[in-house]
Amino acid sequence: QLIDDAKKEVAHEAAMMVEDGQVLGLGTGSTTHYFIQNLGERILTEEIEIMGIPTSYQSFFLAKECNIPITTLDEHLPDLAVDGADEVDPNLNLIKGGGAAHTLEKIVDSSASKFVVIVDESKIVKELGDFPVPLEVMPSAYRPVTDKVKLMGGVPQLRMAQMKDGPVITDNHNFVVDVQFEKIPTPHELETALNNIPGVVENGIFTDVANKVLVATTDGVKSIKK
Ligand code: DER
Repeated sequence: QLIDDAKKEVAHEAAMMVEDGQVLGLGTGSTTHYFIQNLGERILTEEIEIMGIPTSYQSFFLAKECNIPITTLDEHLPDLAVDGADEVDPNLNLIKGGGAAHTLEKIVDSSASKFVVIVDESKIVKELGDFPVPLEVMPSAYRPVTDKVKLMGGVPQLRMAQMKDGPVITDNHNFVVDVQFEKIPTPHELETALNNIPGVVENGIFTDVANKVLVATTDGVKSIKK
């Protein structure tokens, strides 16, 4: 319950940053879920005029439910993207992809003028890597990708679905392979190396994209900037 309250608090803080007329990148996950709901409330109560660019079917359907007008990257680049994360290090490097949405998240988050991450303090780490790095992988490339990842010192695990037999299938019709690394001393290099493996569509290491992180702590919301 405490974690949930923290997510609500930090999501509310982010929703208050939104200005009338903005185009918003709408992240995916349980923390951003509250942010999107808060936006819906602001549209209702303050009649602010905003548009949202979803990062998954989850954020698309939630935005519709909250009567947030939807647009696309074809029409607008986001002024502000708000999204969650699974890990945040002191340099604002992230691991994302717990929700298997990191491919479109990285596209939308990196195309925004400003990218703000909203987390509870359990996501703050000294060094990335306790959380396994999610890879979105073309199904036909599963075997060569896992072989290559093992050569790089990773331990790959195909992400199996809960409400369906067999593996998770992403919004882009691919597999998710979660890779546990011992340590990630140079996240930027690993992000580049992973995306260089033929068959890897995108990985969940986000370096040099976040501008600010809002963290819900026991004594209020803290802001970490680069
Ligand atoms: O999948 C994602 O990248 C999500 O943003 C996830 O990492 C954070 O989800 P949470 O807010 O439910 O913890």
